[in-house]
Parts: sequence; structure tokens; C-alpha cells
Amino acid sequence: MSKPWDKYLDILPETRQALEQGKAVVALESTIISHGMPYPDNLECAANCEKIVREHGAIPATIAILKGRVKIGVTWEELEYLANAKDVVKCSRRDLAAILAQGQDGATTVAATMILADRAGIRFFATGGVGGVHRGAENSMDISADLTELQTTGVCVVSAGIKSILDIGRTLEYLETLGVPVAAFGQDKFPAFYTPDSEFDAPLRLDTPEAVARMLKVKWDFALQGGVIIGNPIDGKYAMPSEKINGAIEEALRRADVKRITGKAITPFLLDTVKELTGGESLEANKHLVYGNAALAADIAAAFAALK
Ligand code: PSU
Ligand code: MN
Repeated sequence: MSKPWDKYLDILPETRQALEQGKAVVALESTIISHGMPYPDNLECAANCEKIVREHGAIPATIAILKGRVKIGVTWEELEYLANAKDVVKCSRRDLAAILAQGQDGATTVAATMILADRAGIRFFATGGVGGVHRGAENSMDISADLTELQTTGVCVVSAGIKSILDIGRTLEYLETLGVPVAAFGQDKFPAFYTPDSEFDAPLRLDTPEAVARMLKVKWDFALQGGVIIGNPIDGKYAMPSEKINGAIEEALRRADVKRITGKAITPFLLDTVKELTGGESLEANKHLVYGNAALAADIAAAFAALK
């Protein structure tokens, strides 16, 4: 049955076929490409993610908006364009309709990627970090639209936990209010992006892709709408020493404050400043944690496909 949004979607033939056959498909976001990492690391990371998803038995679908068309899966040329272009708009839920109506390019955040994945029938998504409650949100009210999206849109988001540029404790509290299941994969502590552990216990621990798939099946069978966050700890080999990363984050937050950076600009600013302050080490960690998430999301998607 066709849906009103189908006319806005360009789904790559391979992806369409996989979806029709109920095979494992994993969505990948594009804000991380256009706003989260510099060229050429962004292109390398995006290409490797697609490769890793395939190696783990699923079809990758990088999601972006090009000239007002929703791309469910991009070609190599389109990926190169996204990695190089300077004027691609960071597109979250509220930006979607205008970007599509005006025929613009948009790099989709976790929230927007979840929406578009859902409309295309994709339920699994690998990213680096989800947005969250920013430090100082009691004054700025800066809470990422990624969180409210998780309340409504039924996609499983595999991330490396919550970045410590955010307020991890408040983010976990807010996700509880929204009724979003939050699990750590294979450990008790919720991961903190650049480091495997935060100081917070995860609300739930799941140890295998099958266990995640079974939980999702029950959630969605019960029409408990919304997504879940699976916090996948960064491989210890690539983790950052916590004093080093925390020092860089504190300094980046100070600079953002002095420069009065706010709104959608703050996450890209902090990521870039932390990279500079760590001499590029944070970028290496960032790439590797995304690879781990791509592999786990594909394993979960494959386990879910095998349930049916
Ligand atoms: N965290 C990262 N890299 C990123 C992002 C988050 O380590 O690129 C991006 C994701 O696309 C996420 C968005 O959805 O930032 C959140 O932005 P905001 O805080 O403005 O909602
Ligand atoms: Mn924000």
C-alpha cells in the first residue's frame, strides 16, 4: 500500500529489495558526515561504516536529503558530495518539511534520520552519539530533539552512549520520563562515548544481539511506540584516557560560552574544538566507536530478521 510520503523517497534498488524481503537493513546518518567530522575522515568513516554493515550481514542505507529528495541509501558520488559540501543544512525534525519543500540539501541528525528510516521501513540505525540534555540546560533549555524523537519513532539506535559534552545524568533521567528503554551492551555502566564507562549505571543491560532483538520484538508487538538506545561501549583499544578527554571537553565548553555558541551550532563546535585540543585523538576514537556501532546494529538487525 503506498503512503503519502513515498513520493519524496528515493530508495536504492538493493535497499528496496532487502526491505521487501524482510532482510536486515541498517540506516546511517549524515549530520556526522557534514557537521560531525572534517574531510576526508568523514568520507573514510562513512564508507567504512557501509562496508562493516555488509560484513555483518545487513544492507547499509546512509540517509540524507539532496535537492529536496530523501535518499535512502546514497551512491559514492553522493557520499563524496556530502563529505565535501560546505552548505548542507543540519536537518532535524523541525527542519525536514522546509528543506524538502525548498529543494535544499540536508544532513540528517539522529532525529531526522530516525523519521526517514521509519518511513522507509528501516528499524535499525547506527550512529556515533545521540544528542542529549546539554550541560547548563537548566538555563539554556538546550535538549536535543533526538530525545523526543526516541519517544515516538520506532527505531533502534545503536550509539556509543552519551557524550560527556552533555549532562549524562540528566539525559538518562529525561529518557526515563519519555519512556525510552536504554540499555548498555555487555556491561553494567552506561558508556560515555570516548570512554567505555560513565559514572552512571545503565537502566538495563543486554549481552547479545539476540537479547536486544527479543526485547524489541516484545516492545513493538505491544505497540509500545518509540525507539530504544543501545549504548555500545567503545573498544578499549581506541578509548581516550578520561582525564585527557574530560579536560578537553571542559575547555571546549568554556570556549563555546565565551563565543556564545548556541543552538544547532553547539554540538559541531564542541566536537571540532575537542578534536583540536586532543591533537586529533578524539577524532580517531570517534571513527572507531562508530565502526563498533555499525557492526552491532547489523548484528541486531540480522538477529531480528531471524526471529520472524
Ligand atoms: N554526536 C557526535 N557526532 C555527531 C552528532 C552527535 O558525536 O555528529 C550529531 C548527530 O547527528 C546528532 C546531532 O543527532 O549531532 C545532535 O545535535 P543537537 O545536539 O543539535 O540536537
Ligand atoms: Mn540543541
